[in-house]
Amino acid sequence: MVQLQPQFALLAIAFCLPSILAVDVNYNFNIVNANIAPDGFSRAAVLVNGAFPGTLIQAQKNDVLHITVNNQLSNPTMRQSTTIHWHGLFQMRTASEDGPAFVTQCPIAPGHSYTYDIPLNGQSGTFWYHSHLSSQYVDGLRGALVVYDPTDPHLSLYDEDNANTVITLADWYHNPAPGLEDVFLAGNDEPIPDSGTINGIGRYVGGPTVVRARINVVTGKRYRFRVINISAYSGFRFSIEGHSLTIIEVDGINHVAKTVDGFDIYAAQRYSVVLNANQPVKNYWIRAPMELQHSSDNHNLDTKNVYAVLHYSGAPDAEPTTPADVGVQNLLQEYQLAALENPGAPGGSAPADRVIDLDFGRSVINNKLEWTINGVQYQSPDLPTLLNIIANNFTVESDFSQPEHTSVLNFNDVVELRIHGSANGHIHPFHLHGHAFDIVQSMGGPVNYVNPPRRDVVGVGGSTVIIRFRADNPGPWFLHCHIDWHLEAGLAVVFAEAPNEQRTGPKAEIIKPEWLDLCTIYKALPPALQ
Ligand SMILES: [Cu+2]
Repeated sequence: MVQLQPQFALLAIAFCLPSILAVDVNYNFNIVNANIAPDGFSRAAVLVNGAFPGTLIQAQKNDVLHITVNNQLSNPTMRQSTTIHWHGLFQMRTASEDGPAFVTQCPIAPGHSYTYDIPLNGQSGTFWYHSHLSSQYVDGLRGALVVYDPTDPHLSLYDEDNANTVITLADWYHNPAPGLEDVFLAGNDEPIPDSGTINGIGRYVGGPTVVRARINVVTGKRYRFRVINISAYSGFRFSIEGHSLTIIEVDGINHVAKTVDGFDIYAAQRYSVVLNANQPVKNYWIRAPMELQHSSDNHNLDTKNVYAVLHYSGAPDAEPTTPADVGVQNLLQEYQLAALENPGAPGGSAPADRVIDLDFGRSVINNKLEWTINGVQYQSPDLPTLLNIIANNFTVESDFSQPEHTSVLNFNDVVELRIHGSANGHIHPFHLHGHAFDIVQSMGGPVNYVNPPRRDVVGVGGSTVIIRFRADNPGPWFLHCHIDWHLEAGLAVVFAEAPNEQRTGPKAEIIKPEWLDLCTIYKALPPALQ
């Protein structure tokens, strides 16, 4: 055996370090009720550390996140238990940390804490987090999560990428979500937000002239803006006056660089774009008009009045003097995107191992609104699906009750979902937990198995959208519309992926005693505290 010289051995270790060194990154989330006024209207909210959006999480791709959630909620007009979903993280072997209530965990009771332990396993990109209990995130529990990659293949395209280049877009409501939800579920239109916000700042009709959010740039630098739609309902059409945007990442997946003037971004989607600050020194409009059905139901809302300011260093401390409301010329079409690494849908153009048709629609029966998939309105089970798989040996579809609408997937199968139905005028952002998927057919696009876009939220309107993924990540994964009101009305299914492989073998679930305790504590709560 060849003996390495000591200096070469050291070099070899140093070379390997970036890919193997797991650093523990700790965050403390106090979930509190506090009054805030993102658009000038003060209301009680459900907040992470008192802020909206909540504390920004930043980590490197091989880190292990430890996020301690201390539930200090006490306001009876909003949900007092909580869970948090870390949107886009694959959670390999840690489905228990994924967050959706009654799919992977019981909620965290008020007065209790739970630490989410999440190894990132090399995953990087732009993510976010939000409550996944009922419609609680509407009340404020949402924020950005960024995982940096020191070996990012697009690293040479930008100079700045930090907390100041994260741009969140969010709808905002003046009233607590539970009351809005009750009215909606009685057969009415979706609750309409009162304002749209950029980085937590917005304006409503008749409200105060809140100083707009500002993004500072310096001439000659290139910025990686991480644009995140943390809305409960609304999409946005995002653009920046006088600048093109080069898309390099979509929902945590690197894509072939694609330059556009703007893009539509639906609830829960993310885009990283590079902006070159190469224009004359002044202020420019950042525009994000909202796109949502029935917006005229709420006269507080001006869908166009969602602006921030791109401020060049040296420009006056003021809003731009140019017209604000200008349309986008070269708008992104999703099907034009191509995944950068390992392009191609799983299984290529060969038939998938499993094809599932998902036909969704809306109905109102006896003043009760339902959104259904294949005629079934999803309803949460009493015990989390994950607990039933791990502790009660649930393995085949008949183990699950009908309203749980749970399909079992075989380990490593290529799964093709064909999503279609009656969109009812909406574009429904369908999100799959535990995976990114290839979009074999995007809304209005051609079929493409060779180099399609890959992401974890896809908009579905009136036409059939086809997505594919490989069932290589055991776990019960939620697939649902990310219009939170539609999810609450039942627009969801669960895929119980590889139950046997989740119980035993190299991809088996890591079970934490404190995760098991969550259900014992929660089930003992009076209904008002659940
Ligand atoms: Cu929907």
